[in-house]
Amino acid sequence: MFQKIAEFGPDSSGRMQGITIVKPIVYGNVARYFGKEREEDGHTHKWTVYVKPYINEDMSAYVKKVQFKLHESYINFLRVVTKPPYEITETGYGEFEITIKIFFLDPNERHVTLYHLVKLFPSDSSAMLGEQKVVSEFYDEMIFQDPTAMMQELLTTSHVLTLGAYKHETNFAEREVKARKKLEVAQKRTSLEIAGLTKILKANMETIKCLKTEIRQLKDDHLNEI
Ligand code: SLL
Repeated sequence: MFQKIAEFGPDSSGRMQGITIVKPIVYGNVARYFGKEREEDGHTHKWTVYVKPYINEDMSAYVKKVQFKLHESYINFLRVVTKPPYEITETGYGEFEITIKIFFLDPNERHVTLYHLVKLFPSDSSAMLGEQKVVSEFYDEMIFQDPTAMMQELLTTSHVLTLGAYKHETNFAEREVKARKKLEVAQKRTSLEIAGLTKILKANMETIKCLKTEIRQLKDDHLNEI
C-alpha cells in the first residue's frame, strides 16, 4: 500500500525508468576507383567505411569502441577503432558485407550491430567512365531505453567534435521527402486497387444472391410440381 513505484528516476538496478534517448547516426562507405587494376595485388579501389553522428557531436563521450569486421581476405580483418573518426580505410577489388559493432562505455548497455555492404561500383554504369566517388550510406537511430544514470549522463553531455560546417555525403532530408512521396504514390495506387476489388466483390456477392434466389425459386417450383 505504501510502496511507491518511481516512474522516473533510477530503479533498483539503477536504470532510469521511462527515459528514452535517441542518437541518430549515419553509416556506410565511400569508394574511389584507381582508374586501373593495381598490378601487385589486383586491387582496384580505395574505400572508407564509417559510422558517424548525424548531428555533430563527440561520440566518444558514450562510445567505448567500434569494431569493423571486414572480409576474411583482409589481414587482421577484425579492426577496432577507439576514438573518432570511427572509420577504416582500405583498398580492395571486391564488394562484401561488413559487420559494424558499436560498444558503449556503460557495460550494462548492449552493443549495437549494423551490417553494411561495401559498395565499390556505381549502380549507374555511365558513372563508371569517370573516376567518380561512389557513396553508399544510411541513416539510422540508436535507441537507449531506460539507460543507467551513468549512461544518461554520458548520452546527454557530449559536445561537438569539429567546428565549422558539418554535412553528409547524402542529403538525408531530401531522401526522406522522396521516400515519403514514393510511399504516398504507392498508398494511392493501393487504395485505388482496393476500391476496384471491393466493387468487383460487391458485384459478385450480388450475383451470388441472385443465383441463390433463383435456386430457391427452382426448388419451390419443383416441389409444387410433385
Ligand atoms: C567478391 N565476394 O569477389 C567478394 C569478395 C573480397 C574483398 C570480396 C582484397 C583483400 C586483400 C579484397 O578486396 N577482398 O587483398 O587484402 O566480390
